[in-house]
Amino acid sequence: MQNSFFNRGFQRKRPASQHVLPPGQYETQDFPVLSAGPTPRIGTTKWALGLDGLVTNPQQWSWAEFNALPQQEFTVDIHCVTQWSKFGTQWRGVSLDTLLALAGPTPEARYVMAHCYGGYTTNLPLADLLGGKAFIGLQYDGQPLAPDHGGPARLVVPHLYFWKSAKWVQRLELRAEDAPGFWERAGYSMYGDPWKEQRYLDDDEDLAAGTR
Ligand SMILES: Nc1nc2c(c(=O)[nH]1)N[C@H]1C(S)=C(S)[C@@H](COP(=O)(O)O)O[C@H]1N2
Ligand SMILES: [Mo]
Repeated sequence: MQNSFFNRGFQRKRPASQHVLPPGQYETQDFPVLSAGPTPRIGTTKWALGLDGLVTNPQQWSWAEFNALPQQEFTVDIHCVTQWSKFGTQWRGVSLDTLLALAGPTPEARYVMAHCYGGYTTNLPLADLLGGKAFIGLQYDGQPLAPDHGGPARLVVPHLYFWKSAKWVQRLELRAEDAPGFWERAGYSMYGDPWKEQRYLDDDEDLAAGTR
């Protein structure tokens, strides 16, 4: 027995219920390109990714070696500090858990500096790359990742502002101490939590002092 009034009310609650917009963000259907410089062209014959610093087994993967690692599908919402958010982006890639298990972080390792082809850098706590929260994306929407979006491979850390998701990533360096990367040196947050609207260095200080 159908009750159309009830069904309409029930369905109204369902669309988009999985997605929440962080404060100060708007939703876009586009996938804007934001790059601080020209798009580096890295052929897969020259491409390599390193994972080194405070690890017991430093790693360096060729394209073939990297593609032989176990891959997973990821569907994530992404949030750029310029205020756009995009819901339900679909990726295929290798979890950072897989990579870090191979490298074996030492007990002193607490931070990661991502170094990119082209010179861009960004810093993150090691804990934010563990527990299924981050991956190296190789495919977007079922296609090889486009160069403008960081192809052939980029870091994706969806729970932080998208500048932490290093495009054209070349090396992940594990460190004991935090240090600012490219945008962090220019005054952006050392952490970048969209849910706390932690955009700038000032926000880090306010959040630490409890004044926000
Ligand atoms: N290597 C590199 N990675 C980068 C950037 C960059 O300029 N160079 N820009 C960052 C910023 S500010 C954002 S918002 C996202 C943009 O990713 P998109 O161009 O795929 O949207 O990449 C981040 N990663
Ligand atoms: Mo950005």
